[in-house]
Amino acid sequence: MEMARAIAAGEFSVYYQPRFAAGTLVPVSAEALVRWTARPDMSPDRFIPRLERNGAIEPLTMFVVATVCQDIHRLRNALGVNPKISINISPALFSKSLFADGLLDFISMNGIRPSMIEMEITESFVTHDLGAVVTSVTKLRDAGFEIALDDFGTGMSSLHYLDILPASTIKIDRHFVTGIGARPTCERIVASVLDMARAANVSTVVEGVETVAQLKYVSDLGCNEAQGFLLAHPMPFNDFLAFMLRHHKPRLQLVAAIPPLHTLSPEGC
Ligand code: G
Ligand code: MN
Repeated sequence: MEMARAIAAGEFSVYYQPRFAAGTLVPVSAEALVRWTARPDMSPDRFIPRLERNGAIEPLTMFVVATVCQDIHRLRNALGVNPKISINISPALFSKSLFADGLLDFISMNGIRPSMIEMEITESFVTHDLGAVVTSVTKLRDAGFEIALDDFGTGMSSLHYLDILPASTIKIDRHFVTGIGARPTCERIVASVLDMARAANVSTVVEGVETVAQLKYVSDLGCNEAQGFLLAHPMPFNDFLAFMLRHHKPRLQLVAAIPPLHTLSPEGC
C-alpha cells in the first residue's frame, strides 16, 4: 500500500543510461534504472534489496515497465527507429509462476514488440527457485525478448547459468572493469570472459567503463558494447531523448556497418 502511494505521488522515476557499440561508440540501446527521486539519499543499491525482501518490488517493477513502454513510444516517434531498452527484473519475481505471463500480457497490451525490450537478470537468481526462474525466463525468451545476465562474474557459478538460462548477452560486472589498468588479474579475467562469451556465442556488454584505457582495452578485445560514466551517466528521459537525437540519428549509416549484434533490432536501431 505504501509503495502504491509513493508511486502515485511521483516519488520514483526512471533514468536511462545509454549503451554504446564498443567499436564505433554509437549508442545502440539503454538501460532503464529506477531512482527514488523523492529520496536522493537512498540509492537503488540500498532500497531495492529491502523491497525484494518485503515483497514491494513487484509494483515498483511494473511502474518501471509501464514507464519504459510509454517512453519507447516517445523515442520511436522522435527517432524514427525502434529503440532497445533493457529493464532489470529481480530474480525474486521470476521465481513467481504468474509474473512472466502478466509481464508478457502487459507489454503486448501496450503495443511494444518484445524485440524492443531486453530483460536483465542478476546472477543472484541462483538463490531462488532455479527451476521456476528458468521456466519464466525461457517463456520470455520464447516470446522474443532478449535476456541479459547482469553483474556477470560476481555470482558463484556463472558458467553454469550460461548453460541453463537462454541468455543472449552477458554484462561483465564493473568490479572487473575497475581493475583494468590497475590489477592484471582483473584484466586477464575480462579477457577470458570475452573469449568465453565468443565461444558460447553470446554478446558482451562491459559495465562501469570510466576511463579511456578501460574502453580501449575491452574494445580491442572485441567486446560488443560498453556502458559507463565515461560515455554517459544515467539521465532523466527528456535528457536521454535529447542525447539520442544528438548522437543517434546522424550516425544511422554507421550502425548499419557494425557487425551483427544481438542487441541491434532488425530495423537497425
Ligand atoms: O547492477 P546494475 O548493472 O544494474 O547496476 C547499474 C548501476 O550502476 C546504476 O545504478 C548506475 O548508476 C551504476 N553505474 C553505471 N555506470 C557506472 C560507472 O561507470 N561507474 C559506477 N561506479 N557506477 C555506474
Ligand atoms: Mn543492470
